[in-house]
Amino acid sequence: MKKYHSLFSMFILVTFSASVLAEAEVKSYVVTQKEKKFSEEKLKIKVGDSIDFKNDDPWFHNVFSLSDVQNFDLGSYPKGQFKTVVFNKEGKLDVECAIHPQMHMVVEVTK
Ligand SMILES: [Cu+2]
Repeated sequence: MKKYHSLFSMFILVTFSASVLAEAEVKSYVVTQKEKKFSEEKLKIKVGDSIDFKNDDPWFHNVFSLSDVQNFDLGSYPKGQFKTVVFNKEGKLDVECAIHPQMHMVVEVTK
């Protein structure tokens, strides 16, 4: 009975470790928009990672990319709000704001 119990504990431990490792492989980043700038000019991430684009300015910002790798348009949103993009393909993306054409950043997604 004791042996059975320790095997069961080990199974739980292994299952738990595996799920923690799997979670650690995919990262979540935060890029803020402040004073009409993205907080990162260039961000290198891995396939499967995500970025929360957060507006930290008192006015609206938009976030979009016309990149062939992955194009998206998060629309416009006010201070304090964020929207998340999961990057599923390898490549370089230009990310911009439709309201402020000078705002630009590059996301580089690698395997
Ligand atoms: Cu903007």
